[in-house]
Amino acid sequence: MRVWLAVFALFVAAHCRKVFIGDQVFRINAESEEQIQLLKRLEEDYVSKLDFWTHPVSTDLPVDIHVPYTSLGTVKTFLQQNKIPFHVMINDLQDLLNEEQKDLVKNALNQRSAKNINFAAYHTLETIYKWIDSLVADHPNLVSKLNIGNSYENRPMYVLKFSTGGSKRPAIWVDAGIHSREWVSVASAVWMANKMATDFGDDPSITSLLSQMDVYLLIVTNPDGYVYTHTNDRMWRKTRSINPGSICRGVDPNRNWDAGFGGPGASNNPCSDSYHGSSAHSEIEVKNIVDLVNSHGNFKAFISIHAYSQLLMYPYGYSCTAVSHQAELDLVGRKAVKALSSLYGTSYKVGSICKIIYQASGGSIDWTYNTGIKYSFAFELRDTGRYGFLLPANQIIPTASETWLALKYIMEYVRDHPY
Ligand code: BHK
Ligand code: ZN
Repeated sequence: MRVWLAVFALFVAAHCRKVFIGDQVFRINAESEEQIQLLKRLEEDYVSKLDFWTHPVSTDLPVDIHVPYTSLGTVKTFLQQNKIPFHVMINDLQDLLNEEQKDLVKNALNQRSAKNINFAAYHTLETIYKWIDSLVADHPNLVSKLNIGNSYENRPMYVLKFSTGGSKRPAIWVDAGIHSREWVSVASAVWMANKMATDFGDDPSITSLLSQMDVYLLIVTNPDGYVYTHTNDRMWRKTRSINPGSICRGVDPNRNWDAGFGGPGASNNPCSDSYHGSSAHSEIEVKNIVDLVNSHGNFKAFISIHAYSQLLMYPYGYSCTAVSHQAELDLVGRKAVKALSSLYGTSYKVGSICKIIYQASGGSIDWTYNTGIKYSFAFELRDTGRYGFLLPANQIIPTASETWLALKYIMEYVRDHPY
């Protein structure tokens, strides 16, 4: 019995990358193109063992890898033999997870109703969905809830629509949580939904915006993945769909859009975290958004919120050639991060996806830009890697508040530059 359990545990450890006691996160600072190539090989060869939180691209971007306890020696030796500088960024990943878990439980006990949701805490999908209903109930003349379709595992996808009337007004789209482990994007979206609802009527900027435009906010874009990060694997990124012929589940929903689909910066390996899927829009979560955007037909901005790295990006990811509105998008982006940093001094980089992180095909904002939504942006929220995806809950409100200033700048700009 024990033996079989051990064999089973080994099998699981070899085929998935859940967190175990003693797992660490290494920060690697490659010093040459040759070292970058070595790291790329490492990523390809250990696709189902090592979890690359950031990817080898250039010598000015550090690479963060979640290394399982059982591979610590191998990876260390590999780096040392190739003289690649690195240090341990997170000493015991499981420890951080335990801290986060304690917070979650404590908070669940303190929360007596959807109304007194704690904005300074992370929440389950169930809690967020209950709170959505209470927000709609509290602001019936401004906020409504649309079900744009269900996820692969049949969970509803709820979009909050902020509108003061009119039919098919020009609109702004904001989504969070397309990658399920990026919890702070979801928590920030909750805070921002509340902010927008409560500031309407008080804050002249939001009031005037909503007198001319509608705002659509999808708080949990990947609900199946989000639930899975709470119940099974905190580091899950993809959807949860079954890949026929593979033991690995899930597609990267940010490689699944019909924009350079299947090109560089996406994987054809179903076990990879950047697997593009069997065809463009194969993921129902992506298809539901595509259908809504197409049928609406009047989105003027599309903003997708990720974490981490502190970046504000515009298209393209699938190509490094500049888009035709590059100069304008860059200017808007730089003004937006200026507003963001005015609050706590948090510094952000601005640029095209391809230029400031890596070539990545099949991303959402490339598709929206190519369908004619000029103001297409993607945020990577805090931090720059100290905690990575496990950003402590006491940074949620500061993160959301500063991001709100950038988002507000972009929304006002879009309102004032009709096209
Ligand atoms: C964002 C938007 C479009 C294309 C790529 C990205 C970067 C994003 C990704 O899809 O790989 C990085 C990431 O998840 C961490 O948030
Ligand atoms: Zn992401």
